[in-house]
Amino acid sequence: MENISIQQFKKEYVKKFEQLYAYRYDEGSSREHFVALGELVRNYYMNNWKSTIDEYKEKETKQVFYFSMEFLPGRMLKSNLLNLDILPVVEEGLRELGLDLDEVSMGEADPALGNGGLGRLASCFMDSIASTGLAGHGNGIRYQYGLFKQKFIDGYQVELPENWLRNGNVWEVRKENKAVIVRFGGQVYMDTDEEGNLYPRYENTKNILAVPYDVPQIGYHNGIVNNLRLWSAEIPYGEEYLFRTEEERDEVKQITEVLYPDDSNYEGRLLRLRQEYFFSSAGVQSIIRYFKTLDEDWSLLPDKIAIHINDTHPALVVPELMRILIDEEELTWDQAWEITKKTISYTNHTILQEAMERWPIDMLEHLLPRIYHIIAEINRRHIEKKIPLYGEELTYRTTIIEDGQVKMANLAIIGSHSINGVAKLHTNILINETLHDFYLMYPNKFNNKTNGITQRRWVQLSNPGLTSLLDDVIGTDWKSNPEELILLKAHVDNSELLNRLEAVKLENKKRFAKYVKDEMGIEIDPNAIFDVQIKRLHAYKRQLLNVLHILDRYSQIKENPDIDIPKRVFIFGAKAAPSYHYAKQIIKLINAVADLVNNDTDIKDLIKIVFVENYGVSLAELIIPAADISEQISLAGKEASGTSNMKLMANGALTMATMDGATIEIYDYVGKENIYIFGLKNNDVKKYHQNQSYNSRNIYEGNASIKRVLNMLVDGSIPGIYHEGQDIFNSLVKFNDEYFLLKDFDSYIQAHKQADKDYQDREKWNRMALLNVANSGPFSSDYTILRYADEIWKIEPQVENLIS
Ligand code: 26Q
Repeated sequence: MENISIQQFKKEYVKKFEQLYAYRYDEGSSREHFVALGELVRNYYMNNWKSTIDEYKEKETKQVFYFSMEFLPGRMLKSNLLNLDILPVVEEGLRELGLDLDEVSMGEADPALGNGGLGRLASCFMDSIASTGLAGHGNGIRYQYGLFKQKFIDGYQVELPENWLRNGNVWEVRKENKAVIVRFGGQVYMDTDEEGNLYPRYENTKNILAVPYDVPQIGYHNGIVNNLRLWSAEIPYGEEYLFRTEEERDEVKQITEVLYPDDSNYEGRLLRLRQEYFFSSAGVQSIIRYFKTLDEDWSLLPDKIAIHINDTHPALVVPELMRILIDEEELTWDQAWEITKKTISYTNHTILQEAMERWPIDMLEHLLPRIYHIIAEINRRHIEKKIPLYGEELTYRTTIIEDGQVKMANLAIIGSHSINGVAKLHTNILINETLHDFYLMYPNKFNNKTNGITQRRWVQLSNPGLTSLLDDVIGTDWKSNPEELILLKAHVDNSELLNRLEAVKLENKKRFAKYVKDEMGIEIDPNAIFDVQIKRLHAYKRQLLNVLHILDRYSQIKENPDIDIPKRVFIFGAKAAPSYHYAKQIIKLINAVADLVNNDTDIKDLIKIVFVENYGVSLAELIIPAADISEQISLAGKEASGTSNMKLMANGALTMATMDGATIEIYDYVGKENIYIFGLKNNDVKKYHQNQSYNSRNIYEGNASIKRVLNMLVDGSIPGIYHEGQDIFNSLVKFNDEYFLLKDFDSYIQAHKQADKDYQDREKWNRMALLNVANSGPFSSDYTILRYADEIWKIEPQVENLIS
């Protein structure tokens, strides 16, 4: 975008506002200002959007399509301004008009079109693909309702609908002319045409119109604007008569109505399967339509297109691409199969068995008869081909169809050329344990791509104080090449700088403390240690271990009111899946403990607990810059990667962690002096499982502090919890503590003691914080995405960039 002066911007802005609303701009609300500014900003990128897409087509640039059921972009206004290089001009222009960009920005809805890590990763990737100059686009669902809004009522989680589109969406462009038809149900017969060729004849299908809404993905200072295409389900024009009953019309509307709120537990719902096929089919159809305009041979499809699937949710792209190539484009099975495998690649995000997608055959066959035929044929050929090579036993362990179910991970591995895990440990577990049979068959398909985050949103936008400190000390190159952050290391003994880092953190803590005071009425001391755990609520992530630590600390203060420890504020943000009963009980427990501790005058503010309502991207932007301690305390081997660990580190928080996911890689970079590691390692956990030697009741009986803390759950010490306390107690003592909290308790407490001590030595703490920032560069999603591009997608940046 060519440079715009502040004067020019102000003129254009006032004109835009008054044309939109027919009253003076200084009478507008922040939402109105957001809309006016958004509409103006559109004008600034529209040309580049068009020219980017035109150029890809003209040059026949190979393009990647990232298929994801979830995207969590966060508010886009400031990010778009930053990437367009007009943030300072707009900020100053608005100021001169008496407006505040941060307030205007609050007028934008935060699109919660995802659950957590997987969805946010997709959005960091979209930013990095555009910013590294890669030709790549997103493909997903335009849910009318995002992830539920969380309220606490009497300490319990209550879910409310998130109607994020209520006031429209300035960034999206509805493209009716690019709509496609997606077919569901009916029957399909193989018939012969006049020339005697077999073809599938469909009867009684329900045809749904998929209408795309495109959202620009603007690259950082490089003129590139890629596309995020989100599909919405509608009744096809002129076919309203085929959807006569309310029920039939509802069925269409429901497909893209609401995001499924589970992030770790697979549920075989028909509607979910409809959603998955809907956006997979629509995406593949629109890619095929594009490819046909190139007028190239079908065998060149994998040279022009890469399709990446974010977990197995879009795995039906495998049979869908086969279907189109065979049924519509009349390729042979073998031709179609080679093309499909070469085009598609897959990322696995979990090893939890309960999260693996498996669809009942009946359901698939009924909803998508032709697709099911194709899957069955893929499997038949797979088994037939592999038995002579690997024997029956191994081959049958890799079957796609078993026990009346279709295993989507197996389909995704067999139907693609690449499968990757999201951190070194995770990939190793896939290779050596979970997917070992597939590894023996296809060793070359397996690879690791450790996750990353975009420092543009997670440092530049959310932490302007740290950003200007960095600019002053190491220059601005880190913004386009985050590994330059390592230059900070040279300044680790500069105490003036360390004080400044501390001052930046203090400002961020004050900003968050103000939010907490205004929204929750809780006073917190910005000089306290801000100890943060922000992530979905799940037993394996062990928020409960954090609570046990708090209760232990609480008991010690009660016992010894003169104890010399620094103040702590424990900050939680977490949503539980609505059907996840145990997770909801933990939420109630945290809120009950917060009530108890926050109102106990004996505690004298040595502990405060803040459980923010409705944690999401926008709150993360406020909390992360204010964090001193980052809680990454999953049971080793369970957290595939984690990404809040990276965001917190980049903002100078010290990590309190088990050796799990990408946190191991953080440890490798910062070194053991600059991180708090505790607890069982993956191998320890494995041994306990193999020997079946874990006995949590013995620990409970033999450890006085554990006994004291656990008893508090059931003896009335915590008012307001009734059966929750007993159920949670039982999970730890009676049902043998599936996630080894009691085993890790002592070492966790010890690590926190060390952190208390270190925090009192301000210079030491600040040095550790600085070294965390300095070592966070390698976790930029720009590097991650360049590795995907180079090693999996085989595409190259289209513009010069500083990363070589
Ligand atoms: C599947 C079927 C039916 C309904 C819901 C789902 C479903 C939806 C979302 C299953 C899983 C998810 C999300 C998983 C997820 O967010 N995983 C996280 O991915 C991050 C990015 O790779 C990792 O950092 C985290 O470790 C991992 O937990």
